Amino acid sequence: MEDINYKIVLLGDAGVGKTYILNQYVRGQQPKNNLPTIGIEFATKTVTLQDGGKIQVSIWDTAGQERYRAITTNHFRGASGALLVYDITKEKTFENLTRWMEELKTAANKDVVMFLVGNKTDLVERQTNSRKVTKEEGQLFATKNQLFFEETSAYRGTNIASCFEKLIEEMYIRKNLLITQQQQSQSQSQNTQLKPIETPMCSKC
Ligand SMILES: Nc1nc2c(ncn2[C@@H]2O[C@H](COP(=O)(O)OP(=O)(O)OP(=O)(O)O)[C@@H](O)[C@H]2O)c(=O)[nH]1
Ligand SMILES: [Mg+2]
Repeated sequence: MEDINYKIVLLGDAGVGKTYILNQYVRGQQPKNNLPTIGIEFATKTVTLQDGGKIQVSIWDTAGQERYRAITTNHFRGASGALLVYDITKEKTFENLTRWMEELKTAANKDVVMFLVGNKTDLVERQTNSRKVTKEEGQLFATKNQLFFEETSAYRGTNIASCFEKLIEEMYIRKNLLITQQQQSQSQSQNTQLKPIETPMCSKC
């Protein structure tokens, strides 16, 4: 097991389904109660990667309510992955994404992997006119801001695991790339320091 910390945060407006998404992924079920998150909650999960390796991720479920904003944004610090969630039946939750994203970028790691999630597809399947944000609008926002994108139903568990899997694989790739780059620059600086010793002495000097 790698001991590198893989921190994922769930963020977005109140009521978009962050806690439902977390519970579907970690426990395969709906939360025991339907209450809004107060401040912050977190869970850990051991994940098997495509290459067979195992890593542990910590998933931080934040509160969308405005009154917890300071606590919420405080917990974005050190995140290397994020699920940015909106409700496809509530336009306002889509409009607020830019603000959430900016706050995340200010606090999270520079190379944070972001995944845009349009939740509650089951509502639209039941009643087509309940959709207020089209899939194309979601995709466009994601492309513009270089985010992965998927629509989900946390109620039914549709696409939840695949979002996390894609996110975690990408976090793993970026982290390994960063480690390789750091090792390369370390060995380059060691080579530079050794250079004067390696240079042959000139007998005429
Ligand atoms: N139909 C439907 N309802 C959902 C879905 N996900 C969540 N809900 C409902 O939306 C409400 C809010 O879900 P939560 O997961 O508590 O929302 P949240 O984003 O965690 O909200 P805060 O903790 O206040 O930030 C609950 O009543 C859920 O039953 C979904 O995929 N489909
Ligand atoms: Mg919640």
